[in-house]
Amino acid sequence: MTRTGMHMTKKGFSFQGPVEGVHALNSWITAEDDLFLVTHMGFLEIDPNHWHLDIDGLVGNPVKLRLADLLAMPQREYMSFHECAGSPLAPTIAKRRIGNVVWKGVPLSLVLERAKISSDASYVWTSGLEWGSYAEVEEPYQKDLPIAKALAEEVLLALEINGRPLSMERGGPVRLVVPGWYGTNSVKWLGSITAADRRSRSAYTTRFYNDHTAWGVRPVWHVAPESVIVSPSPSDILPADMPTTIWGWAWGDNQISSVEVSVDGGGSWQAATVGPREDRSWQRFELSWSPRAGQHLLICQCTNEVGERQPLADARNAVHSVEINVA
Ligand SMILES: Nc1nc2c(c(=O)[nH]1)N[C@H]1C(S)=C(S)[C@@H](COP(=O)(O)O)O[C@H]1N2
Ligand SMILES: [Mo]
Repeated sequence: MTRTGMHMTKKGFSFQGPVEGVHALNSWITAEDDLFLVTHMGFLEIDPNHWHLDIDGLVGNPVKLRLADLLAMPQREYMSFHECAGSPLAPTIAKRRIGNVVWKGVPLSLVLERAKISSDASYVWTSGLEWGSYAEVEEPYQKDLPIAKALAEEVLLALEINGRPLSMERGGPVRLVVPGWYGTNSVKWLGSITAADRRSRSAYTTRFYNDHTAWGVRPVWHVAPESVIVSPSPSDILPADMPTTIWGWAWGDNQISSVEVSVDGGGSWQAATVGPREDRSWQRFELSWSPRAGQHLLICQCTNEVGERQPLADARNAVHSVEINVA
C-alpha cells in the first residue's frame, strides 16, 4: 500500500543504538548518532508538502494544519531525557535505551486551543501515519494522554531535535514529544489528534504498554527513577590504589534527589554527589573511588524527590551494574 507523498522504508520492528550501550553516553547532550532509534512497523518517509495534521473529536473547531501553519505558530525549546520503555512483550526487562536531548516545537496546548477543545475532553489520542504490523497486530500506532498532561507546557509538536530538523527516522516532519514520559508516548510521523472522553482502545494503549501490577493495570506513562553507570566501563582496566571517578546519569519524571553507589556488589552503599537538572534533563552523579586489585561489582541505585527508589531486579528501571577488573 502507498499513500500520496508517503512510503514505508525498512518494514517491521527495528532498534538501533550505540554498541557500547550506556557507556557511550559521555556528554550532557546526546548526539543523534548515539541516540537509540526505535520503530514498531518500519520507517515512514513523508513528503513535507503533503503532510498535514487533523485535529478532531471533542473540539468546537476541527482544524487541519499544514507544515507552514505550524511553522507560523510560536515555538519553544525543552531539554529532556528520552527513554524507551523496552519491549512491550517483556516489560520487566531493563533495556537502558536512554539519551538527553533538546526538542523544539509548537506546544500541543496551543494547537488544542486553536481547535477549541471541549471541556468534556478528558483524553487526547495521537496517531502516527505509518502502516504495517507488529507482533501480528495490524493497526495504526495510536497513543493517548490524559488532558492534564496534554495541556502541560512541555508537551510539544516537535519540529527539531538538538537544533536540527527531525530526520525521517526520528519521526519528521512532525512528531509528538512527551517529556518525562516513556518514549512510546512520543508519537512519530504524527498525523492526527483526537479529543475524547475516554482512553483509546488501540493495541498500543491496551495490549501493549499497559503494565499489570498488584494494583491493577497501569499505563506506561511517567518515567520511574533510573540511573546508569557510564564510567568506568567493563572494558576499562584500572590501576590499583589510584583514585578514579565512578560517574553516570540519573533521571525520571520526578527529579532525582539521591544516588547510592556500591563497589562491592550491594554489600555496602555510599552517597554519590548529584548534579542539578534543567527542564527534564538527566542529572549527573559521581563518586571517587580508589580500588584495590581484583574484581569489583559496581551498582548504582537512585531515589526521587517523592521517595520512589529504583528496584534491585525485575523491572524496566532495575538497577544497573558493571563488573570491573583492577590490575
Ligand atoms: N508512529 C510511531 N511513533 C512511535 C513509535 C512507533 O513505532 N511509531 N515508537 C515509539 C517508541 S516505543 C519509542 S521508544 C520512541 C522512539 O523514538 P526515537 O526512535 O526517536 O528514539 O518513539 C515512539 N513513537
Ligand atoms: Mo520504546
